[in-house]
Amino acid sequence: MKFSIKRLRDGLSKTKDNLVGRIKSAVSLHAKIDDELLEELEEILIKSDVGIGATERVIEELKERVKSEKEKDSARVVDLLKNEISAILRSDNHRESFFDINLNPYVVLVVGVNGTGKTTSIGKLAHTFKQNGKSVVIAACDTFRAAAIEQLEIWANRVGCDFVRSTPGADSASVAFDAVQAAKSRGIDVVIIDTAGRLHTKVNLMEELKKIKRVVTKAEPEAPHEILLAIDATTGQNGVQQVKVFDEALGLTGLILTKLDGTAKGGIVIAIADELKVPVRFVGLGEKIEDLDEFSPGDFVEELFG
Ligand SMILES: Nc1nc2c(ncn2[C@@H]2O[C@H](COP(=O)(O)OP(=O)(O)OP(=O)(O)O)[C@@H](O)[C@H]2O)c(=O)[nH]1
Ligand SMILES: [Mg+2]
Repeated sequence: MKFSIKRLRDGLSKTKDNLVGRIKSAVSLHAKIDDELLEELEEILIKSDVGIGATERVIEELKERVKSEKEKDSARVVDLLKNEISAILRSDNHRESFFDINLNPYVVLVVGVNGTGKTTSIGKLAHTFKQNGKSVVIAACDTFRAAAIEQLEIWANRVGCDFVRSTPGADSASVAFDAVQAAKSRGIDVVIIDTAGRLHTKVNLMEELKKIKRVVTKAEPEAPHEILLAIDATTGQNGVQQVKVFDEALGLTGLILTKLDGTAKGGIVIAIADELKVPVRFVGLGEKIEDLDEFSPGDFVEELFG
């Protein structure tokens, strides 16, 4: 699957200005790597949501280089930072392509707190699967709002894929079960399940999601094959916290980091790779159907520093 580098470039432009642009201007004001420059760099990294742990590591590594290699000249700082950030992102166990699957049906459950971009990302994912020659059914398991079902149906029509729904207020797990059954009987390749971000009843969201997961496994023993959490890049460390909570409850296989185009703090990608075991699989780069990229650490670093 080929993704558009231009889209990634455009989507990262705010982060690039805020992070790499500011690093370059700080470096240009200091001929030597001294404490003052290191402090400025630290502040820039923190303010771009790189996270305290990753920032400290990067700065320590820079100090080591200065000591051991007698690297005093600030001209190499940008390259050194790029290498350190690459090293953190490479620890992210990214697979070649999400879309190279040959299991039928392949079941993807998408979860996340309200407004993070689950439904939009599902539309984009369904579109990409279709582009890869896979047939798709999407399941409206956010049954708690009529508008949620309609919003997903609009995406299904736009994509041109199958759609399984029930009436508002219906049991969400049984919608998921029906969708997996429908995929099996119609020979559909991929099932993508949309879920609620907030319930309008006293039911606990995590319990509801666990029930969907259990019922899906009942319909297809190996499923769900993927449980993706949508987190909003503009919410920074809050998103990191959400990963911990959802991973504990459900066992996540990956993240969709949405709205990267809308933030100057895309350094959150680095904090996630540093602090969490769950890899970023996709980044959302806009509101349109094609505005989704399969995350590649290499492309990310190149576009940021390029
Ligand atoms: N700029 C930008 N906007 C996005 C992106 N992804 C989603 N959005 C917008 O974010 C808003 C919320 O998206 P939804 O897909 O409805 O989020 P949700 O998680 O399904 O929300 P609930 O169903 O209410 O829990 C919408 O206005 C989307 O257009 C993205 O990658 N970039
Ligand atoms: Mg939704």
